[in-house]
Amino acid sequence: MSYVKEQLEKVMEKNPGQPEFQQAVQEILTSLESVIERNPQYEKAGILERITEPERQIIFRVPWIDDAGKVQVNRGFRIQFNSAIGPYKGGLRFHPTVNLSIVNFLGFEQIFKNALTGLPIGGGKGGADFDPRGKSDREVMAFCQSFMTELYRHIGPNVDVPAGDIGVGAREIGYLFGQYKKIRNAYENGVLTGKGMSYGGSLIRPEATGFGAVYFAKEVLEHCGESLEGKTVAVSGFGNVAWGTASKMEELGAKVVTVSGPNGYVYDPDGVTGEKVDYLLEMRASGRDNVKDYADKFGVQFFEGKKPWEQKVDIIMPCATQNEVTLEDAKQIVKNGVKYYIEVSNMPTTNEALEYLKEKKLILAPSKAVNAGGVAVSALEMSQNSMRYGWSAEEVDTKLQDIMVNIHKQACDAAQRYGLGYDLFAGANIAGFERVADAMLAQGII
Ligand code: 2IT
Repeated sequence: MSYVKEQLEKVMEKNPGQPEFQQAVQEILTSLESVIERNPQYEKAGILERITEPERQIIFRVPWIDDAGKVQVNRGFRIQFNSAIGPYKGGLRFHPTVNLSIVNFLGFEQIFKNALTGLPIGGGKGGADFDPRGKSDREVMAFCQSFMTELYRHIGPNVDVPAGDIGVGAREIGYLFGQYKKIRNAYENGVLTGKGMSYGGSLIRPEATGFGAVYFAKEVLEHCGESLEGKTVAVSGFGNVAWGTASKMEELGAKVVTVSGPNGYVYDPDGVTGEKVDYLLEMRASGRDNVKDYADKFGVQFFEGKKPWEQKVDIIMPCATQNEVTLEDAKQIVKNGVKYYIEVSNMPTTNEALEYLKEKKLILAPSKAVNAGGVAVSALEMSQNSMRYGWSAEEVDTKLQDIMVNIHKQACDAAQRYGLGYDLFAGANIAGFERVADAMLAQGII
């Protein structure tokens, strides 16, 4: 049995009941076979044993009092997965589905994503099974303060730098930072990213994941001799990522024609453009979590209980959450003659669906490369915080574009080096892995 297969089996055995983590490890490790074969030093140094085992996992109680005066308890997590190339870096997710498997999968993917940015950031992830939906501002603040009262001892600007993810935006980051500052009695704003502009945030951070995804899509289409001009795009979700994607697509002459929520999607043949892009933010801020509001406001169709993947478009870009595209969805996508499948949310495709799309020869791009613009601009926020100086929006945007072009090139080159053609999934995994593995080799068995 190959070293990769052997280690894959070990990970499965050691992490029962963690299907998402197992799925992420399987997708990444299986694409590393030829790298491991050509570089026996990785096996000799036990790189796969070590890279699949988090350096540290913290699970903690988060007690808080709701508006009715009742004590509530949530479970908090921070996974410090790998610090070979920099302090742990990755988001916090507040969502009822958060558990150890989810944070482990996100933390594991984050190692490779962060390496691809070329910036000095290791991999980490965290969150809680807290549901911000329907909570008052005071309840969210109470929760965030309690969460930070434990988390502060594990993080720091040179240790571990959390940010937002699903359910954690500027409001939550503000409350988290306030509590960190109070406990530490020091103004270390490099401890969190995604901050508001009044206390050390970076311009373009809110847009970065969506903008970066579109810059990456542009590279993919150009590689295939096409351009974004005139293309139609199906997007899921209606958060920051869908918003940034819609606005940059419009700027580059393409049209996002769907957005979705938990109970269905809207189809807007004229495109999510102009004031409709801004309305996504309003809809999110309302806390209603209901995209039917968009359909009602702009007089377009709402498809209850359906996913946007049934629409005939040129480009599919899942922007919501993990495993939102199943084998059944993939079959519909192929039937519709879609050419480009560009993941944006973390691990949006089941491994079965991914195999099917590969088999059917769609042009595929992996989220860990496509959505890396978000964490890349987070790393730029850290740089600005340590310089005590902020760049202009144009400066950040130019750096973001360079980073995305470079990620595409690295993934492309790595796949080429291993004779895999234009396989961005394998290429991204290989390029990210090589950077981290070489740093781990240099630093000895730790
Ligand atoms: O999945 C991700 O890369 C994020 N949620 C952003 C992480 C970050 O540190 O900005």
